[in-house]
Amino acid sequence: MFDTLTDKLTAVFRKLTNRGRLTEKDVDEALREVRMALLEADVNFKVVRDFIAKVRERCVGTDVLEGLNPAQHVIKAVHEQMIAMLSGGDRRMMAASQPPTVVMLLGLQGSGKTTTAAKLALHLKRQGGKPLLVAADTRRPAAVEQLVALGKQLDLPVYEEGTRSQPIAIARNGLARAKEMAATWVILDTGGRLHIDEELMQEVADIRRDVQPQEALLVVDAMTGQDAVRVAEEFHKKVGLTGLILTKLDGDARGGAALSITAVTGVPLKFIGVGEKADALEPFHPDRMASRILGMGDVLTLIEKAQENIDLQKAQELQKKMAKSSMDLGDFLDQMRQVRKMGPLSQVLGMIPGFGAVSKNLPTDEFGDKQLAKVEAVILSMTPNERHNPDVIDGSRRRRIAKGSGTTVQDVNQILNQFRQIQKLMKDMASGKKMPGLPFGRR
Ligand SMILES: Nc1nc2c(ncn2[C@@H]2O[C@H](COP(=O)(O)OP(=O)(O)OP(=O)(O)O)[C@@H](O)[C@H]2O)c(=O)[nH]1
Ligand SMILES: [Mg+2]
Repeated sequence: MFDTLTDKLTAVFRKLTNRGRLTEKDVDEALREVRMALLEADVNFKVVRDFIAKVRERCVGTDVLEGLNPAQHVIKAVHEQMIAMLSGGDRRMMAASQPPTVVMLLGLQGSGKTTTAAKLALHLKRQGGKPLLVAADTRRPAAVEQLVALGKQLDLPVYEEGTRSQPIAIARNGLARAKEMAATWVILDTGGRLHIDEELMQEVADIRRDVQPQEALLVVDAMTGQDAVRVAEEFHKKVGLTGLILTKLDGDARGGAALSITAVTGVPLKFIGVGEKADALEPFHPDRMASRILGMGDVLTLIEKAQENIDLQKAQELQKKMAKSSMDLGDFLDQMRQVRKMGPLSQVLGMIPGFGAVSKNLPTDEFGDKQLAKVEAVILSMTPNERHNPDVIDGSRRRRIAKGSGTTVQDVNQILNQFRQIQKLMKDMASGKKMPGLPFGRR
């Protein structure tokens, strides 16, 4: 996501950093390039105009802070203004004074409402909530089935009446059911249409008026670019929204929708969808998103993901081993499996500062995952002693391992070499010799 934009902005900043002293002309030129990059990323032109004007104000109007060189000063101004552009309204979920809190999802057909309903329910459950999904999309029988299937798969309760009843009746009965079972959240999936039309607006507005949800969240597809912004404006005018969820940000969207939607509508982005899987929903954080876009990595999201997926005790053990340089192939396998749980490799690496550029040069995720499966097979075909002392693996053992894992001797050689390199890197890092490079030099 935002790869092209990030590349362009990183290039602009690198050029600035290399300048040393900055003249006003240098800053103007840099801002012109930033402006172009944003427009090419399909950011709304008024939003861009306003953005550049404010960054210039920040650059000119404030003294260079101690400890920052002029280029860093400009980068900081861009970063802060980007956070401002992405912020607006209250991003927290509004809670009902008496549970359950009702969250209504609405949006055009195919924007991701049903998938997002399930993702959101899972997210709330992981936070200790007790959600009930309610299938109020009666346009197609398949819509109800889709939600029921997702509920079964994720072990989440679903309330449904097929497609016989009216959405409002289903919503009311769903709410009653939620109270009976002491659910704390009701997630209402509603029907969508291909285009905005009066009938859809009316239907959605009627449900909203009747059910009085604490949250009316519009689900919009980031891939539709500026259309997403127009859709949001329209829904907000006709139905009234409390927040936005932008889906498919994992796609090759140029990012313009994400960057302009709150600035144009004044409605806060509350969550972003970053994949098809049920856990690919993230609370939206303007500061993290800005850092990601500017190629500064997104360490906080990475840490959260790690906390959700990584066994802390194992991680600490490994850290000790790393410090003693005694990590073996078994630990390596463990670690690899844990990282894999965090999502596609390129997404995970993209969040580490300075690794944004590296992650794009990696093979595609599918290949990356295949590669990881191969590494796994090879390590599993080793004896515990071989895993612990890879140096004992001679030619004939390599052939045996290749055969046992369905790979070739070259594969085994390559994996052993890679492991040695990683081992060396860890040793260097543990002794403080080498750290992953930061994008803009020292900070
Ligand atoms: N890559 C990606 N795909 C997504 C994301 N969110 C949803 N999708 C996919 O988008 C498609 C449509 O999602 P649905 O949840 O069925 O959309 P909907 O808004 O309920 O559609 P209707 O019920 O037809 O109005 C599905 O194939 C989802 O897997 C996302 O964040 N990333
Ligand atoms: Mg649906």
